Amino acid sequence: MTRGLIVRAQSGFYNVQTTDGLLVCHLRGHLKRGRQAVTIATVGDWVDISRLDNETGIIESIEPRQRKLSRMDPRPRGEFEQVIVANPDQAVLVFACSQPQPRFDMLDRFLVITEKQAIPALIVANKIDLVTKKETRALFDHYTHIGYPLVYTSAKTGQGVGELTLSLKDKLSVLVGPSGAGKSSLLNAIQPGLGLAVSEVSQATSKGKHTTVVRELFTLKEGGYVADTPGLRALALWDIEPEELDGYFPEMRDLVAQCEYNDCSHIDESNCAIRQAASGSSLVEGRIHPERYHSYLKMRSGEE
Ligand SMILES: Nc1nc2c(ncn2[C@@H]2O[C@H](COP(=O)(O)OP(=O)(O)OP(=O)(O)O)[C@@H](O)[C@H]2O)c(=O)[nH]1
Ligand SMILES: [Mg+2]
Ligand SMILES: [Zn+2]
Repeated sequence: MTRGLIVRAQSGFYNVQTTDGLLVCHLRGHLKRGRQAVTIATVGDWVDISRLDNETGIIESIEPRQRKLSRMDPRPRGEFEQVIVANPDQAVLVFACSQPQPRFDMLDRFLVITEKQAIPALIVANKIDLVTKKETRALFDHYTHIGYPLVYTSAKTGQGVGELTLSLKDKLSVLVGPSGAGKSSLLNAIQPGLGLAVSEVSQATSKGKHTTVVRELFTLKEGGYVADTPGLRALALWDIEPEELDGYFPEMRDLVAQCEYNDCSHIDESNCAIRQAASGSSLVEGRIHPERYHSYLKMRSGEE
């Protein structure tokens, strides 16, 4: 039996990196039985394989995941947990300052997911060459006040790319974010040999064209792995109850105890410390960014 890491998964085929080479594998049949509603194996999973020849093998077993970055994938047959990447050391949330406009509701959903799944998050504000420094800061700076690490980058000019490269060293990172934010462009800037396909954001809709279609882990020259992923249109929460949401907003966590009701939903109750902090009508004034509170309300009401 040989141990390896799944570095690419597509239509039932898995590329597995082992100490002596890359093998194209498929899953042993019994692994699939009765498991339609879960991602059985994905990039970042460690597996045991039996070799068939120098290039192919069969995945016999999958090691339990230490962590996973997942989202809910609604399908006609029900809800499905889609594991984006298994065992990430960090999630890199890539958003453009412009073209496309940053979707903070999506960023906030990712942050809720990474808080719940205990995956360190790094925010990347890309395309800083398209906006002024002042505009960039107005868009993203409040995330640093909450405590999230943030890197400002331009894949075009190279600004911030060195800093991002350092943050990826010796870790298994996954880049996620909307289509067109520049995930593949940033990876090409970090490691020019990668040659990942990129394409322009549509002039008409200001949306990305979903250029990247498979999830794939790349080995970094400096050490570590990084996964490029296809841009997402929407991000539904997986396995998170409305009542637990306030626990996944670090700036809300400590204020919750000051609400009048201990089961406060922070929507319309009287004497709600969260609402006061978001509206700036008390001593806790300004401690919650109105846009973050808005994201909370959307998630709380189950709105997509
Ligand atoms: N001006 C500017 N354009 C950029 C920057 N980064 C990426 N782009 C452009 O943005 C477009 C989309 O870049 P991609 O790297 O394909 O975006 P992506 O996030 O990988 O998109 P998907 O694979 O569809 O999820 C391309 O035209 C890039 O050249 C940047 O920092 N500045
Ligand atoms: Mg891409
Ligand atoms: Zn409250």
